[in-house]
Amino acid sequence: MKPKLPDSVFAALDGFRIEIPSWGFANTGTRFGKFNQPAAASTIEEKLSDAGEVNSLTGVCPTIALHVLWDFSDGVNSAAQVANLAAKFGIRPGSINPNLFQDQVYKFGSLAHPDPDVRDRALAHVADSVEIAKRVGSRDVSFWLADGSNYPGTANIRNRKRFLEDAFRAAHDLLSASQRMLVEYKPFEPAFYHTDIADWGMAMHFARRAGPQAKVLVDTGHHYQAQNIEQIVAWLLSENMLGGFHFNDRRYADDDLTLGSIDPYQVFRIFNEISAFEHDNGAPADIAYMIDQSHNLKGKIEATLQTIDMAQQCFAKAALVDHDQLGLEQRNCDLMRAEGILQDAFATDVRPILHDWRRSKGLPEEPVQAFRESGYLDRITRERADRNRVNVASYA
Ligand code: PSV
Ligand code: MN
Repeated sequence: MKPKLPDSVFAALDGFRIEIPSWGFANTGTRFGKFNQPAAASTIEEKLSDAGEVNSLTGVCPTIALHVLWDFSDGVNSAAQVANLAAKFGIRPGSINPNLFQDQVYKFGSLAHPDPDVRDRALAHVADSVEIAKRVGSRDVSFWLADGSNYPGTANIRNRKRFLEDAFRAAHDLLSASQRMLVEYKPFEPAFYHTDIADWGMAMHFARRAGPQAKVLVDTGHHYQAQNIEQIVAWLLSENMLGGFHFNDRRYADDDLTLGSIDPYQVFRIFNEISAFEHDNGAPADIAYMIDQSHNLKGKIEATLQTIDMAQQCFAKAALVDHDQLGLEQRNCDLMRAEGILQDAFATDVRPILHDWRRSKGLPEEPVQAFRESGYLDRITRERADRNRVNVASYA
């Protein structure tokens, strides 16, 4: 197969934006402990500053995903301040994530809790989150629930399903005409027997029941081993139900590894389904591409830059696929040629094209290297190390 000209890659890269999560810059860990990084961000201003740095090095991350409990210290009242601070760093608030899992009252669930008072309280937080999204000019309110149970017989699964249907419909009613809500699924963790939104089918059911502005969010780390994620993506696209992604990679469960560190071919196959859909439809799909990673071993900003680079590489490779030719080989049932089209595109080294594209935008060819040479890390390490050392002591 003759690869298509870099024009198609340039056009694809021009339209590709990636949202980064505020929580990716803060100290996080595993349930066994935290390894604090001296340069980690603790305040919303620091998180926005780091996100602004990533955007200025890559040019493709103008928005930051925000978690309501972690980033809006005074709830709705802090919305304007956060939006203004974001502007100071050249970025904008992106998806708004209600926190329906950390409060003690959510021990047995939030919107699916058997106690109506807890459900009301969770819904009030959702209402605040939608209001925050309106005030900061965000389109997407993104739902992930930890709701579920750990032991057979302890939860009424059908009642909980009904509670969630009602809650998502109520949430949808709060949206303005230009807003969307995204429903994320996850098979397990923290619940280990049943999870109320365990897979894409359940997420799609809730989104459909909620209303037309509700779509499904695919977090690449939220699947069982060997699950065919690109097929899920193809189905959601064909049902007009794919709203966005949370990118990360995994070897075992929700490992939060940098995208493509374990299986870049899967990332490519996901993008290939999207590019095939866009080719057939003659228009870009409306998808919010977001990262959801919290790094405790790699440097947080470097890991984010590395993920963006990998996402762009796989996206560019998918843009090399000749879908007319692929369609022909599929119709001919020529397995060798059809598969070969994908493999040729995946095997193409697109880094020189990516460098050209970045140069054409006045961006550094290698964002990680540019970051290492920028002095930003030295500066924030100096500024933040003492505070992060205090944190270390408080964990001892
Ligand atoms: C849950 O594992 C998740 O993927 C959800 O998107 C949360 O909002 C995010 O991680 C941060 O904890
Ligand atoms: Mn996620």
